[in-house]
Amino acid sequence: MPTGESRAGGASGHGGRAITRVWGHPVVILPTAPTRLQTVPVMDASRMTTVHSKHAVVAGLPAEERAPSDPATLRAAARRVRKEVVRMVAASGGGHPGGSLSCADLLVALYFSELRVRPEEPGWPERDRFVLSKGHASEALYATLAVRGYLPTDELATYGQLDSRLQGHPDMTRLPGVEISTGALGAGFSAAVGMAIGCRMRGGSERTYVVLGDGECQEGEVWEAAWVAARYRLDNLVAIVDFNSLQQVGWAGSEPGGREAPWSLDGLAALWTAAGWDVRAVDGHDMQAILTALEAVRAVGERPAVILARTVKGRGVSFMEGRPEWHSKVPTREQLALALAELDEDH
Ligand SMILES: Cc1ncc(C[n+]2csc(CCOP(=O)(O)OP(=O)(O)O)c2C)c(N)n1
Repeated sequence: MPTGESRAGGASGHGGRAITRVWGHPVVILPTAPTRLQTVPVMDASRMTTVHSKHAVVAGLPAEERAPSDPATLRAAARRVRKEVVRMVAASGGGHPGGSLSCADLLVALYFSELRVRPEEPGWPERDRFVLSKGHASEALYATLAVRGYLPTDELATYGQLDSRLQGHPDMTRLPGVEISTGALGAGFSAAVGMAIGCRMRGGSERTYVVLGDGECQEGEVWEAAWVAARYRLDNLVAIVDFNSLQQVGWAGSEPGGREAPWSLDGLAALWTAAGWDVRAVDGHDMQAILTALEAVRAVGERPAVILARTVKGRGVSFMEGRPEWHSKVPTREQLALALAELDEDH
Protein backbone atom coordinates (compact mmCIF):
# COMPACT_ATOMS: atom_id res chain seq x y z
CA MET A 1 0.00 0.00 0.00
CA PRO A 2 1.50 3.40 -0.91
CA THR A 3 2.51 5.45 2.12
CA GLY A 4 -0.10 7.97 3.13
CA GLU A 5 -2.93 6.39 1.16
CA SER A 6 -5.91 5.09 3.01
CA ARG A 7 -7.11 1.54 2.44
CA ALA A 8 -10.71 2.61 2.27
CA GLY A 9 -11.26 6.14 3.43
CA GLY A 10 -14.49 7.10 5.14
CA ALA A 11 -17.45 7.21 2.79
CA SER A 12 -19.17 10.56 2.34
CA GLY A 13 -22.66 11.29 1.02
CA HIS A 14 -22.89 12.75 -2.50
CA GLY A 15 -26.16 13.09 -4.39
CA GLY A 16 -27.66 10.09 -2.66
CA ARG A 17 -24.48 8.07 -3.27
CA ALA A 18 -21.49 7.50 -1.06
CA ILE A 19 -18.00 8.36 -2.24
CA THR A 20 -14.94 6.82 -0.75
CA ARG A 21 -11.31 6.35 -1.66
CA VAL A 22 -9.81 2.92 -2.15
CA TRP A 23 -6.02 2.93 -2.39
CA GLY A 24 -6.18 6.60 -3.37
CA HIS A 25 -8.81 6.20 -6.07
CA PRO A 26 -12.26 7.76 -5.74
CA VAL A 27 -14.94 5.09 -5.74
CA VAL A 28 -18.67 5.69 -5.93
CA ILE A 29 -20.56 3.19 -3.83
CA LEU A 30 -23.99 2.32 -5.19
CA PRO A 31 -26.67 1.27 -2.69
CA THR A 32 -25.91 -2.41 -3.19
CA ALA A 33 -22.17 -1.99 -2.94
CA PRO A 34 -21.69 -2.51 0.81
CA THR A 35 -23.24 -5.94 0.56
CA ARG A 36 -21.01 -6.77 -2.35
CA LEU A 37 -17.97 -5.60 -0.47
CA GLN A 38 -18.81 -7.92 2.39
CA THR A 39 -19.07 -10.86 0.01
CA VAL A 40 -15.70 -10.32 -1.58
CA PRO A 41 -14.31 -13.89 -1.54
CA VAL A 42 -13.30 -13.90 2.07
CA MET A 43 -14.81 -16.95 3.67
CA ASP A 44 -17.90 -16.29 5.71
CA ALA A 45 -16.98 -17.62 9.12
CA SER A 46 -20.57 -18.42 10.03
CA ARG A 47 -20.72 -21.01 7.22
CA MET A 48 -17.88 -22.98 8.66
CA THR A 49 -18.56 -25.50 11.35
CA THR A 50 -16.17 -25.68 14.23
CA VAL A 51 -14.09 -28.82 14.25
CA HIS A 52 -13.32 -30.20 17.67
CA SER A 53 -10.43 -32.08 16.28
CA LYS A 54 -8.33 -34.90 17.58
CA HIS A 55 -5.48 -32.57 16.89
CA ALA A 56 -2.01 -32.62 15.50
CA VAL A 57 -0.60 -36.10 15.15
CA VAL A 58 3.09 -35.29 14.97
CA ALA A 59 4.69 -34.77 18.36
CA GLY A 60 5.82 -31.25 19.09
CA LEU A 61 3.34 -29.47 16.84
CA PRO A 62 1.52 -26.64 18.56
CA ALA A 63 -2.22 -26.63 18.12
CA GLU A 64 -3.02 -23.18 16.89
CA GLU A 65 -2.03 -20.00 15.12
CA ARG A 66 1.46 -19.62 13.83
CA ALA A 67 3.48 -22.51 15.13
CA PRO A 68 7.22 -22.01 14.71
CA SER A 69 8.66 -25.49 14.45
CA ASP A 70 12.12 -26.79 13.83
CA PRO A 71 12.90 -28.21 10.37
CA ALA A 72 13.35 -31.74 11.71
CA THR A 73 9.81 -31.77 13.12
CA LEU A 74 8.48 -30.39 9.87
CA ARG A 75 10.35 -33.01 7.85
CA ALA A 76 8.72 -35.69 10.00
CA ALA A 77 5.33 -34.14 9.32
CA ALA A 78 6.05 -34.07 5.57
CA ARG A 79 7.00 -37.76 5.64
CA ARG A 80 3.73 -38.52 7.38
CA VAL A 81 1.84 -36.45 4.80
CA ARG A 82 3.51 -38.29 1.91
CA LYS A 83 2.63 -41.66 3.40
CA GLU A 84 -1.00 -40.61 3.79
CA VAL A 85 -1.01 -39.41 0.17
CA VAL A 86 0.06 -42.75 -1.29
CA ARG A 87 -2.30 -44.62 1.04
CA MET A 88 -5.23 -42.45 -0.06
CA VAL A 89 -4.54 -42.90 -3.77
CA ALA A 90 -4.11 -46.65 -3.39
CA ALA A 91 -7.27 -47.05 -1.30
CA SER A 92 -9.52 -44.93 -3.50
CA GLY A 93 -8.18 -46.17 -6.84
CA GLY A 94 -7.63 -42.66 -8.14
CA GLY A 95 -5.88 -39.38 -7.47
CA HIS A 96 -2.78 -37.39 -8.30
CA PRO A 97 0.21 -38.76 -6.39
CA GLY A 98 2.98 -37.08 -8.42
CA GLY A 99 1.91 -33.47 -7.91
CA SER A 100 0.83 -34.15 -4.33
CA LEU A 101 4.22 -35.53 -3.36
CA SER A 102 6.02 -32.62 -5.03
CA CYS A 103 4.20 -29.97 -2.99
CA ALA A 104 4.12 -31.79 0.38
CA ASP A 105 7.08 -29.91 1.88
CA LEU A 106 5.58 -26.59 0.80
CA LEU A 107 2.21 -27.31 2.40
CA VAL A 108 3.80 -28.53 5.61
CA ALA A 109 6.05 -25.47 5.86
CA LEU A 110 3.00 -23.28 5.40
CA TYR A 111 0.56 -25.05 7.73
CA PHE A 112 3.02 -25.96 10.47
CA SER A 113 5.09 -22.81 10.58
CA GLU A 114 3.97 -19.89 8.47
CA LEU A 115 0.20 -19.60 8.49
CA ARG A 116 -1.61 -18.05 11.42
CA VAL A 117 -4.50 -20.50 11.71
CA ARG A 118 -6.59 -22.28 14.30
CA PRO A 119 -7.30 -25.85 13.22
CA GLU A 120 -10.11 -26.18 15.77
CA GLU A 121 -11.68 -22.94 14.47
CA PRO A 122 -11.13 -22.99 10.70
CA GLY A 123 -13.36 -19.96 10.16
CA TRP A 124 -11.45 -17.75 12.58
CA PRO A 125 -11.85 -14.38 10.83
CA GLU A 126 -8.25 -13.29 11.39
CA ARG A 127 -6.69 -16.45 9.98
CA ASP A 128 -4.25 -16.30 7.13
CA ARG A 129 -5.79 -17.66 3.95
CA PHE A 130 -4.43 -20.57 1.97
CA VAL A 131 -5.51 -21.64 -1.50
CA LEU A 132 -4.32 -24.80 -3.22
CA SER A 133 -4.82 -23.53 -6.74
CA LYS A 134 -3.50 -26.78 -8.25
CA GLY A 135 -6.55 -28.44 -6.70
CA HIS A 136 -5.85 -31.83 -8.27
CA ALA A 137 -3.20 -32.26 -5.53
CA SER A 138 -6.03 -32.42 -3.00
CA GLU A 139 -4.56 -35.49 -1.30
CA ALA A 140 -1.61 -33.40 -0.13
CA LEU A 141 -3.94 -30.73 1.23
CA TYR A 142 -6.20 -33.21 3.05
CA ALA A 143 -3.26 -35.08 4.53
CA THR A 144 -1.64 -31.84 5.67
CA LEU A 145 -4.90 -30.60 7.21
CA ALA A 146 -5.37 -33.94 8.98
CA VAL A 147 -1.85 -34.11 10.38
CA ARG A 148 -2.21 -30.49 11.47
CA GLY A 149 -5.41 -31.32 13.35
CA TYR A 150 -8.24 -29.98 11.17
CA LEU A 151 -9.81 -33.39 10.71
CA PRO A 152 -9.30 -36.91 12.02
CA THR A 153 -6.58 -38.77 10.14
CA ASP A 154 -8.95 -41.78 9.99
CA GLU A 155 -11.16 -39.74 7.68
CA LEU A 156 -8.44 -39.75 5.02
CA ALA A 157 -9.53 -43.32 4.24
CA THR A 158 -12.77 -41.89 2.83
CA TYR A 159 -10.94 -39.91 0.16
CA GLY A 160 -12.80 -39.99 -3.18
CA GLN A 161 -15.92 -41.73 -1.85
CA LEU A 162 -19.29 -40.34 -2.85
CA ASP A 163 -20.32 -38.95 0.54
CA SER A 164 -16.86 -38.02 1.71
CA ARG A 165 -15.84 -34.47 2.59
CA LEU A 166 -12.61 -35.30 0.79
CA GLN A 167 -13.45 -35.15 -2.88
CA GLY A 168 -10.95 -35.52 -5.70
CA HIS A 169 -10.76 -31.74 -5.81
CA PRO A 170 -11.19 -29.57 -2.69
CA ASP A 171 -14.79 -28.58 -2.03
CA MET A 172 -15.31 -25.56 0.22
CA THR A 173 -18.96 -26.51 0.77
CA ARG A 174 -17.95 -29.78 2.40
CA LEU A 175 -14.70 -29.35 4.26
CA PRO A 176 -14.11 -26.52 6.74
CA GLY A 177 -10.65 -25.12 6.18
CA VAL A 178 -10.92 -25.16 2.39
CA GLU A 179 -11.16 -21.48 1.51
CA ILE A 180 -12.26 -21.96 -2.08
CA SER A 181 -13.09 -24.93 -4.28
CA THR A 182 -10.34 -25.49 -6.82
CA GLY A 183 -9.53 -27.81 -9.70
CA ALA A 184 -9.97 -25.63 -12.76
CA LEU A 185 -6.36 -24.53 -13.16
CA GLY A 186 -5.88 -20.77 -12.77
CA ALA A 187 -9.15 -20.09 -10.98
CA GLY A 188 -7.85 -20.60 -7.45
CA PHE A 189 -5.08 -18.12 -7.99
CA SER A 190 -7.58 -15.47 -9.12
CA ALA A 191 -9.67 -16.16 -6.02
CA ALA A 192 -6.58 -15.79 -3.83
CA VAL A 193 -5.93 -12.36 -5.32
CA GLY A 194 -9.53 -11.47 -4.49
CA MET A 195 -9.04 -12.71 -0.92
CA ALA A 196 -5.95 -10.55 -0.50
CA ILE A 197 -7.87 -7.54 -1.77
CA GLY A 198 -10.80 -8.39 0.50
CA CYS A 199 -8.62 -8.76 3.59
CA ARG A 200 -7.02 -5.42 2.89
CA MET A 201 -10.35 -3.70 2.32
CA ARG A 202 -11.42 -4.90 5.75
CA GLY A 203 -8.25 -3.40 7.16
CA GLY A 204 -7.03 -6.75 8.44
CA SER A 205 -3.47 -7.97 8.76
CA GLU A 206 -4.26 -11.43 7.38
CA ARG A 207 -2.02 -12.72 4.63
CA THR A 208 -2.99 -14.90 1.69
CA TYR A 209 -0.84 -17.75 0.40
CA VAL A 210 -1.47 -19.70 -2.77
CA VAL A 211 0.28 -22.73 -4.27
CA LEU A 212 0.05 -23.23 -8.02
CA GLY A 213 1.69 -25.55 -10.51
CA ASP A 214 4.24 -24.61 -13.13
CA GLY A 215 1.91 -26.05 -15.77
CA GLU A 216 -0.90 -24.01 -14.27
CA CYS A 217 1.12 -20.90 -15.05
CA GLN A 218 0.23 -21.48 -18.71
CA GLU A 219 -3.32 -20.38 -17.91
CA GLY A 220 -3.96 -16.83 -19.15
CA GLU A 221 -6.12 -16.24 -16.07
CA VAL A 222 -3.01 -16.51 -13.92
CA TRP A 223 -1.43 -13.54 -15.62
CA GLU A 224 -4.56 -11.40 -15.55
CA ALA A 225 -4.70 -11.96 -11.80
CA ALA A 226 -0.95 -11.43 -11.42
CA TRP A 227 -1.21 -8.02 -13.02
CA VAL A 228 -4.14 -7.08 -10.77
CA ALA A 229 -2.17 -8.13 -7.68
CA ALA A 230 0.80 -5.99 -8.70
CA ARG A 231 -1.46 -3.13 -9.70
CA TYR A 232 -2.93 -3.06 -6.19
CA ARG A 233 0.46 -3.60 -4.58
CA LEU A 234 -0.76 -6.63 -2.65
CA ASP A 235 2.11 -7.15 -0.27
CA ASN A 236 -0.20 -9.41 1.75
CA LEU A 237 -0.14 -12.01 -1.05
CA VAL A 238 2.44 -14.78 -1.53
CA ALA A 239 2.35 -17.23 -4.43
CA ILE A 240 4.42 -20.40 -4.42
CA VAL A 241 4.94 -22.19 -7.71
CA ASP A 242 5.51 -25.93 -7.36
CA PHE A 243 8.06 -26.02 -10.18
CA ASN A 244 8.32 -29.77 -10.78
CA SER A 245 8.81 -29.30 -14.54
CA LEU A 246 6.19 -31.92 -15.41
CA GLN A 247 2.49 -31.81 -16.10
CA GLN A 248 0.17 -34.59 -17.28
CA VAL A 249 2.64 -35.92 -19.81
CA GLY A 250 6.36 -35.99 -20.44
CA TRP A 251 8.59 -33.75 -22.52
CA ALA A 252 11.25 -34.28 -25.14
CA GLY A 253 13.53 -37.13 -24.19
CA SER A 254 11.18 -38.72 -21.68
CA GLU A 255 8.85 -40.34 -24.19
CA PRO A 256 8.84 -41.14 -27.91
CA GLY A 257 7.83 -38.05 -29.85
CA GLY A 258 7.90 -36.04 -26.62
CA ARG A 259 7.23 -32.32 -26.51
CA GLU A 260 9.16 -29.26 -25.39
CA ALA A 261 8.77 -28.16 -21.77
CA PRO A 262 7.02 -24.77 -21.80
CA TRP A 263 9.07 -23.08 -19.11
CA SER A 264 12.58 -22.77 -17.91
CA LEU A 265 12.82 -21.54 -14.33
CA ASP A 266 14.54 -18.37 -15.56
CA GLY A 267 11.90 -17.82 -18.22
CA LEU A 268 9.08 -18.12 -15.71
CA ALA A 269 10.94 -15.88 -13.24
CA ALA A 270 11.24 -13.24 -15.96
CA LEU A 271 7.48 -13.30 -16.54
CA TRP A 272 6.65 -12.82 -12.84
CA THR A 273 9.22 -10.03 -12.67
CA ALA A 274 7.66 -8.36 -15.68
CA ALA A 275 4.26 -8.64 -14.01
CA GLY A 276 5.63 -6.58 -11.11
CA TRP A 277 6.18 -9.28 -8.49
CA ASP A 278 9.05 -9.86 -6.10
CA VAL A 279 10.57 -13.12 -7.34
CA ARG A 280 12.89 -15.64 -5.70
CA ALA A 281 13.73 -19.30 -6.26
CA VAL A 282 14.25 -21.96 -3.63
CA ASP A 283 14.83 -25.71 -3.32
CA GLY A 284 11.24 -26.82 -2.66
CA HIS A 285 12.38 -29.88 -0.69
CA ASP A 286 14.80 -28.07 1.62
CA MET A 287 12.65 -27.30 4.64
CA GLN A 288 14.99 -24.72 6.10
CA ALA A 289 15.30 -22.96 2.75
CA ILE A 290 11.51 -22.85 2.38
CA LEU A 291 11.10 -21.39 5.87
CA THR A 292 13.78 -18.80 5.19
CA ALA A 293 12.11 -17.77 1.94
CA LEU A 294 8.71 -17.49 3.62
CA GLU A 295 10.19 -15.31 6.31
CA ALA A 296 11.99 -13.14 3.76
CA VAL A 297 8.89 -12.43 1.70
CA ARG A 298 7.07 -11.15 4.77
CA ALA A 299 9.38 -8.13 4.55
CA VAL A 300 8.67 -7.39 0.88
CA GLY A 301 6.63 -4.23 0.82
CA GLU A 302 4.46 -2.65 -1.82
CA ARG A 303 4.14 -5.68 -4.10
CA PRO A 304 3.19 -9.33 -4.05
CA ALA A 305 5.84 -12.02 -3.84
CA VAL A 306 6.28 -15.29 -5.65
CA ILE A 307 8.54 -18.15 -4.60
CA LEU A 308 9.53 -20.49 -7.41
CA ALA A 309 10.08 -23.78 -5.61
CA ARG A 310 12.19 -26.27 -7.54
CA THR A 311 10.63 -29.65 -6.83
CA VAL A 312 10.57 -33.22 -8.10
CA LYS A 313 7.27 -34.73 -9.14
CA GLY A 314 6.66 -37.88 -7.10
CA ARG A 315 9.27 -36.80 -4.53
CA GLY A 316 10.07 -39.44 -1.90
CA VAL A 317 9.07 -42.53 -3.88
CA SER A 318 11.86 -43.67 -6.18
CA PHE A 319 9.71 -45.22 -8.90
CA MET A 320 7.44 -42.15 -9.05
CA GLU A 321 10.11 -39.45 -9.06
CA GLY A 322 10.28 -37.58 -12.36
CA ARG A 323 7.92 -40.05 -14.05
CA PRO A 324 5.03 -38.26 -15.80
CA GLU A 325 2.75 -41.30 -15.70
CA TRP A 326 2.52 -40.92 -11.91
CA HIS A 327 0.64 -37.66 -12.41
CA SER A 328 -2.52 -39.70 -11.89
CA LYS A 329 -1.60 -43.35 -11.61
CA VAL A 330 -2.62 -45.72 -8.81
CA PRO A 331 0.00 -47.87 -7.09
CA THR A 332 -0.54 -51.61 -6.83
CA ARG A 333 -0.52 -53.26 -3.40
CA GLU A 334 3.16 -54.14 -3.86
CA GLN A 335 4.03 -50.64 -5.03
CA LEU A 336 2.21 -49.17 -2.03
CA ALA A 337 4.24 -51.32 0.36
CA LEU A 338 7.46 -50.29 -1.38
CA ALA A 339 6.50 -46.61 -1.33
CA LEU A 340 5.67 -46.71 2.40
CA ALA A 341 8.94 -48.46 3.16
CA GLU A 342 10.91 -45.86 1.23
CA LEU A 343 9.10 -43.00 2.93
CA ASP A 344 9.87 -44.59 6.30
CA GLU A 345 13.55 -44.50 5.47
CA ASP A 346 13.55 -40.99 3.99
CA HIS A 347 15.25 -38.71 6.51
C1 LIG B 1 -8.44 -25.29 -16.74
C2 LIG B 1 -7.93 -26.73 -16.65
N1 LIG B 1 -7.40 -27.31 -17.73
C3 LIG B 1 -6.95 -28.57 -17.67
C4 LIG B 1 -7.03 -29.28 -16.50
C5 LIG B 1 -6.56 -30.74 -16.44
N2 LIG B 1 -5.31 -30.85 -15.69
C6 LIG B 1 -5.30 -31.29 -14.41
S1 LIG B 1 -3.78 -31.33 -13.75
C7 LIG B 1 -3.07 -30.81 -15.19
C8 LIG B 1 -1.59 -30.60 -15.30
C9 LIG B 1 -1.18 -29.49 -14.39
O1 LIG B 1 0.23 -29.34 -14.38
P1 LIG B 1 0.92 -28.59 -13.16
O2 LIG B 1 0.20 -27.32 -12.90
O3 LIG B 1 2.37 -28.47 -13.47
O4 LIG B 1 0.62 -29.54 -11.95
P2 LIG B 1 1.58 -30.61 -11.23
O5 LIG B 1 2.55 -31.13 -12.26
O6 LIG B 1 2.29 -29.87 -10.15
O7 LIG B 1 0.67 -31.66 -10.70
C10 LIG B 1 -4.05 -30.59 -16.17
C11 LIG B 1 -3.76 -30.12 -17.54
C12 LIG B 1 -7.59 -28.63 -15.38
N3 LIG B 1 -7.69 -29.23 -14.18
N4 LIG B 1 -8.01 -27.35 -15.47
